[in-house]
Amino acid sequence: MNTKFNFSKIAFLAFFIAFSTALSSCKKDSETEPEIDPNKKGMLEIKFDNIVGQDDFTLGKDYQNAAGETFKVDLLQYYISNIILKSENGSEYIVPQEESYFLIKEHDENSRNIQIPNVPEGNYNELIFTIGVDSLRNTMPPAQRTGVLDVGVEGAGKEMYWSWNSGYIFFKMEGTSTAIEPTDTNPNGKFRYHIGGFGGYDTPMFNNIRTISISLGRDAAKTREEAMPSVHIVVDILKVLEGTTQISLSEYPTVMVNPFSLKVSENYMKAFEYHHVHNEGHE
Ligand SMILES: [Cu+2]
Repeated sequence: MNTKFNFSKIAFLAFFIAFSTALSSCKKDSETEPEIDPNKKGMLEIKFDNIVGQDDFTLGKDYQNAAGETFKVDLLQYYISNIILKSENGSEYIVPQEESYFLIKEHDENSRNIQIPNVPEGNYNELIFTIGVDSLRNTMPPAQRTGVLDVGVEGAGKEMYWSWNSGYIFFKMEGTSTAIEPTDTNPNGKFRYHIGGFGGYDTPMFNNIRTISISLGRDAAKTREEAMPSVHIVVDILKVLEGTTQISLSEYPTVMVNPFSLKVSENYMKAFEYHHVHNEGHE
């Protein structure tokens, strides 16, 4: 009886030691991360995920806004520019301006994943960027507005530019709503939100350039030479109509070059939110 008791006691002790060793080695593993060498460079990906409330956003699908209006979106695209990455230790990586313009298009999945090269290794926990195009670029000669800014290219600047000297459209959302009373000029109840305005040349114009900062909280995007983290940002389309000011589509079916657009850009600033980060690739 006595030896049996001792044996089980020893067995328990052995089990306990094995178990706690397993625990501590596991903990050690997850705490180990590749060291940072600021002389080495890697990449950082930012994914823009358009959503509606808690759901994935789909073009052509019926949604309801806070005003109780049913609407669907057929086109959604916006510029993201002038990206700055801030690291945990306070250092900043400013993406070279020439390479810092992106047009996020709901209908083009590739456009929704921005990959930034030549990022010094670091743990980045804050992203700063502009929704739209800075005023300086707006006023540059066409030769300096290439790629997604090229106003001659369809799917790029062509449908995102006001040719009458008003500059780029920063954010474009079009669709239809059953709440919009059909008229002779608008038989299908279309709504068009073309938001832009960089402050103007000589005559002052309203300014819809919006720069936001997105914190990753306790998370960090760990850029290493051999590891590209992916930061997911969700963009809640409902917030475009209610981020700060509740907007009724039937009351405002068209918002373009108009001071009311300030309300819309103030709203969509609230649409961008950090969601999560992948540091070990996508599952
Ligand atoms: Cu993800």
